Amino acid sequence: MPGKTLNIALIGTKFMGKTHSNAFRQVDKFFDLKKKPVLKVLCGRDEEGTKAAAEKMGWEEWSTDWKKVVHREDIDVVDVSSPGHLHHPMVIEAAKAGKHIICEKPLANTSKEAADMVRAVNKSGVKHMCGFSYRFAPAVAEIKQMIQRGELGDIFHFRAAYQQDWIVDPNFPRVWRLQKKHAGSGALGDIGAHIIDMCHNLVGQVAEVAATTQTFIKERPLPDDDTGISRNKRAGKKAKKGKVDVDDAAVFIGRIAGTNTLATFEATRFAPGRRNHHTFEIYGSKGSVTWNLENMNVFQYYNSADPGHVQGFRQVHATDPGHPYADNWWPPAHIIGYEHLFVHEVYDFLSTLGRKNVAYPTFDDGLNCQKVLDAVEKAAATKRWIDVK
Ligand code: SOE
Repeated sequence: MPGKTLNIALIGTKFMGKTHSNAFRQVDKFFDLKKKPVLKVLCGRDEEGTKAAAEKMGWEEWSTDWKKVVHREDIDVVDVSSPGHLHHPMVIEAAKAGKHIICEKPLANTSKEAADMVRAVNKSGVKHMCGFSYRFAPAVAEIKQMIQRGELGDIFHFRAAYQQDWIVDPNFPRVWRLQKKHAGSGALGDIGAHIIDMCHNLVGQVAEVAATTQTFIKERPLPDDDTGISRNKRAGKKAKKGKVDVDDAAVFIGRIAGTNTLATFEATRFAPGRRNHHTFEIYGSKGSVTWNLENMNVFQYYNSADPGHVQGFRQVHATDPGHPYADNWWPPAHIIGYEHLFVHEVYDFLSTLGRKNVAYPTFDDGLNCQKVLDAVEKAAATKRWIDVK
């Protein structure tokens, strides 16, 4: 990687394609990087859409042939932001070509695929990151440091929910996220993956699970175009219907390896009024914290050592210069938003290139999450506790 720039190839033009394009475009304007990312090639499925997206989002070139692009000599980093079933072939090819790789979550559709991807990046010795973007909220990164410093003591409970409502309408079409062959699972893999990773990130690896899942709407109209949620198109009532073969909701409990911590999780797309309600609560022997994505710049902190007359949850604004990532943005309490998480993500990743250190979450973290997803499905199907292997 000689020179002062890093050439990026991004595969995906829709929701994640946009967030990642924005991140690569912004990162060096706010963070110091030895090498500036160049938005070299954007890859998508259709010519017209990919060309339009590339022009709009500032990519130098566009292509509908991702395989050719990942093998281009001038590409340093490949970002896989395509639907889940394409992660595996794209990552394997990019690793073979010796490119550093960022891949969206969940890493793959099965643990087997994810393990294969981990092997491929290890074999080629490239850097890898799995896009669990919520780790990069300053409040979340601060909570992690508090836990590492022992400020919450021994953790009794990790309790997380990720609730959405975008498919409550039975006429919402059967887009790719609602098909097993494309998405692997439903709410479980899409948003349950985030809260599992959050648990791994903050309190430790889920070692065993008991679970149940539910598909509330079993058939949906077939869409003309199944590109995901970005367009939110509704098919007509008379449209032909197709089977939904993934979960709409998953509820599970777990134990954390090597600790006494109990974890509870809820992932659902059937919580009317909850558009993107991602929350967690952590209760420890010295105090507690809670966080909610919808108010992501702050977190609530209860310190058991506070004198009784002022005891209670306090609100901490994670926007002070001392908070992770915060100093690179605005003065205290001049808040940041969803898109900034991806800027932090690509900053952490790009700053490790050419150096020995590792940017988390890695593909190994992606695999660990995948193993829990597989165990949850098995636990729900067998109605038994399942060890995460
Ligand atoms: C859709 O459910 C979705 O966009 C997920 O795919 C993302 O990972 C999550 O961050 C928001 O919701």
